[in-house]
Amino acid sequence: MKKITLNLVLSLLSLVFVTQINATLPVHEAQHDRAAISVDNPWVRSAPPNAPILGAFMEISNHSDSDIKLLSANTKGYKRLELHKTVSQDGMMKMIKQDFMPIPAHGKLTLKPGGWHIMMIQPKKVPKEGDSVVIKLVFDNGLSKTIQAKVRKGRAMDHKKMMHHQH
Ligand SMILES: [Cu+2]
Repeated sequence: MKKITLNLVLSLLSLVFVTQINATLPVHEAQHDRAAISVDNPWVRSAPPNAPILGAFMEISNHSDSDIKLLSANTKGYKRLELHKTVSQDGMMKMIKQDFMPIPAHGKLTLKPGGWHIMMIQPKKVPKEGDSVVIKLVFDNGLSKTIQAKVRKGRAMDHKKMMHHQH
């Protein structure tokens, strides 16, 4: 009697075990590398057709247990892309080139006007509002992610317009 019960428990246990493996395997595979990083709301601030630079913004989340660095951003049709941070120095806003962007473990870095941003330098052709810009992000540990950023008006500009309309 005891032996039967034990067998039953063992087979039930293995059944649960097998079910869990089946359920988690594909997810685990998908999470490997690429899912450690997710990018939300990527966008490029629209600019006049003769603009020498464009700013790209997004939220980069790190779902892994270790800090991750964004090392570079690449896209076609520009002289180069740089990682920038806007800081206030002696009462002036200055853009300072960074070697990398830090995305903390289980945290996120928000790229936005007036802060961290990707600077797209010397476009062959300035994209129009509504266009998509494909940007490849390269992280340390061999991670990389390609995103599509929509070109749209910046919030600062919208805000300025709103202020004008109030008068
Ligand atoms: Cu910049």
